[in-house]
Amino acid sequence: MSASRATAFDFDAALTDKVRIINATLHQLLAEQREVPEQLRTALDYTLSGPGKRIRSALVLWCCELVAGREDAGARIAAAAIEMVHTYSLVHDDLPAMDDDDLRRGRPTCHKAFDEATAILTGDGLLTLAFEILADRIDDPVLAVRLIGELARAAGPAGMVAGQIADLKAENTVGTVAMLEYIHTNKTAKMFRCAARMGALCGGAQAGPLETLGQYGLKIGLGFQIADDILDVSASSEQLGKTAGKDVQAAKCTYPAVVGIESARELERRLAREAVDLLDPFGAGAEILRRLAVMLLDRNR
Ligand code: GRG
Repeated sequence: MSASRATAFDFDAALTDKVRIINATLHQLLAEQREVPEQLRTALDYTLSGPGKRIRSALVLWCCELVAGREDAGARIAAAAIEMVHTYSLVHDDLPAMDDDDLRRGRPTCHKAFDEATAILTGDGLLTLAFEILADRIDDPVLAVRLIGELARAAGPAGMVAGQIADLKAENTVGTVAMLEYIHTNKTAKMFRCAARMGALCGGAQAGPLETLGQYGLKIGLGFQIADDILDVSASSEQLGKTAGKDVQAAKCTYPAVVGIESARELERRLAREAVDLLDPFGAGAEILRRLAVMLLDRNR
């Protein structure tokens, strides 16, 4: 058994615990939205209850725990908010005008299960609800505004939306490493940095640890996207719960396409090592985050 496999059981149990908390929070928050029309509620419930890995939201809870010794109600709201924004991005990414996909989280995509207009509105609903819950449910107004700013910057036109438009523009072009770094940093890694920073802020982190945890998030986020690129060419649709081989089919700008699969794996390993090194000042309390960095290399979905 490899060293990373030896730690996998503990990690899985810890993640399962967080997934249970995140799912319960999402379910509760949606149930409390009494004035949502029935058809929209059904679509919101369908997308939010899909078996996502909940990595970004778990990262919020773990970073809060690391800084404050425990996670709290505010961190759970922040975790739910980032999960809502992430889920919106998947719903919109699957639309015919974007990646045009039929399968997500092992089930028909939102526009296939319902229709295109419902999927657009479901994404819109998730994106706005995320900010509503941060505004309404975080007790400390200064913290609420900081969390709203972090999430808006990561998901907005100089973050995930910028990455997505660059990704679409790069299809069928000869990609470069600089393009890849730009796309992956914006499309994916900034949301991981945001998750780490939101958790740290909920825990009351000072500027130094906040910055370090953000850098850790950025590195594992980039590694996560490289792993995603590799899985697209090496795993099956059943394993991934989404259509495999889509990147090649759409001639996407990916690490395996631009630098080859071995260099992509090496880069992924380097990012994980650098992320783990950043955690040195946090000592033993950061063990779960070290395991997360390793797990992202080993994941098979
Ligand atoms: C539509 C504005 C807009 C942005 C879309 C995030 C994104 C940008 C597109 C989704 C497709 C994609 C390949 C995104 C890269 C990030 C990524 C690997 C998403 C999948 O994240 P996982 O594996 O998904 O954490 P689960 O389903 O486990 O939550």
